[in-house]
Amino acid sequence: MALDELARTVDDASRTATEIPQLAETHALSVDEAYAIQALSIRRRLERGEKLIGMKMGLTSRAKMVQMGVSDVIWGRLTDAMRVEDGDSIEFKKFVHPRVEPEIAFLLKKPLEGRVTLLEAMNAVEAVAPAMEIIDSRYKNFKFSLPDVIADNSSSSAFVLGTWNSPSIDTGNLGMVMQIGGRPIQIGSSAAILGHPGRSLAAASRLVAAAGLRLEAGWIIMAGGATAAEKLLPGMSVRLDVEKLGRTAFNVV
Ligand code: OOG
Ligand code: MG
Repeated sequence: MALDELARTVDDASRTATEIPQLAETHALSVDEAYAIQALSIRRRLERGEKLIGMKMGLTSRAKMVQMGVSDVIWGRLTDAMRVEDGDSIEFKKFVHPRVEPEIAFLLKKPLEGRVTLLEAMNAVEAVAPAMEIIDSRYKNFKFSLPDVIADNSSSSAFVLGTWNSPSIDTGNLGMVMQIGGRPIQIGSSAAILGHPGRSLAAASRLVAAAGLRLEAGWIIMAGGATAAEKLLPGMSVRLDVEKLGRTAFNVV
């Protein structure tokens, strides 16, 4: 089957919130082919009028690698349609089986291209914010191989950001508390993200270069979940507090 047809399969699944079997069950896909499928599926979203506004890193913490059984750092693309306003509600029916995870987001003021150091990466940052990612694998039972999850845009489905803070705040080891219904449900530190979320930003620059891309000024980069993800259900109110950075929240209806 052509990669374009598999891109349509994952895009349709995401657009209609319908679960699909893993592609790897019927197709032997390489990681490069999986990223090609991801690019083609995002092209379909851009053709529908969405705009590319950044990148997300995935499986950058041990907690996430252990939870998903995949131990490679992955990346995906973010579009404007995925952004949820701080404090807003998401509609459960628009997702297959959504989960939420606490993250840190970076806003870039300068492009980043290829291999960069942590310091170079942080020098390109305009602002940092507390963030939550709502991930939603389109695969049955939220189970996938490495190529499957990459083809499915690394489970991207939505994200919410708190207010932007000065990049002079060191994000290397900030306490993070995610609450559901007022109860702390995941507690961690930004240090869980590759030792420092800035390393995730540097890794994003290096990894997207393999696809001929660079991180652009004005883009948002999500560094990856600091803890395991939590299942979402209608009626839940979710809030993340990050030390020094503030809070962000959303509801599920
Ligand atoms: C893959 C995406 C992982 C993260 O922050 O680690 C991710 C998944 O767990 O479905 O977004
Ligand atoms: Mg994530």
